[in-house]
Amino acid sequence: MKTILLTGFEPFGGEPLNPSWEAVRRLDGQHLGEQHLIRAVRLSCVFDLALAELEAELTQHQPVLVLAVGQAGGRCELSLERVAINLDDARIPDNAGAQPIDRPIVADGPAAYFTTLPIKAMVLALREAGLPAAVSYSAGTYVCNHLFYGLMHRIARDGLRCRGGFLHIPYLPEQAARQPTGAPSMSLTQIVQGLTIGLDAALNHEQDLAIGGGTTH
Ligand code: PCA
Repeated sequence: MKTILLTGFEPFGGEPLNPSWEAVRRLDGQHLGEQHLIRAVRLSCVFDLALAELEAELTQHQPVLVLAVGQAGGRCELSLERVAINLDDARIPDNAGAQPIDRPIVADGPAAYFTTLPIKAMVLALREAGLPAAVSYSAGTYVCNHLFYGLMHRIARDGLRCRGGFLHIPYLPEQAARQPTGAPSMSLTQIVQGLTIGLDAALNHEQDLAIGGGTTH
């Protein structure tokens, strides 16, 4: 059995829950086809902890695919991230009170890494299933980008036989309902369905599709 690792985050920024953990934990222990078993883990929303927690999972379970998931309040679709940049620049403190500004994640590391997941094929599959999805060209500069960069760095540095990527998801409806000026949202059922569809597409595409996915702004 090959392991697929899904990670979600603990709540942050005053929210009582994080939809990323709520979604991935529902797939923990499930099989995908006959060869893959999903393992879901919850990571701390702490710059100095999240990567170490992820690394322990990589070492212990040697997944063939890692999809890290995080909340991106304000986004209206499932966002498959294309690029992780070597920069921490926190708008708010993390859950340990740290707020790194203009700090490289890996000293002397490359400026950026691209995902190795077939994100255009994943976006296409999601849209065909009626779920709003798009390629995103910025994972931000907070803990999610930090984790995504660290994941891709570890895979590249150690030559792991593992594909990696990051998915940002919208608020759940109950979170959006608390926003004073409103915000887009997606139901937990749809997010979980989207995870399964996206992972299926990733397993079915060794190479990504050469289709348009870029933005003009
Ligand atoms: N979202 C934050 C960190 C944890 C999460 O779920 C981010 O986008 O950086």
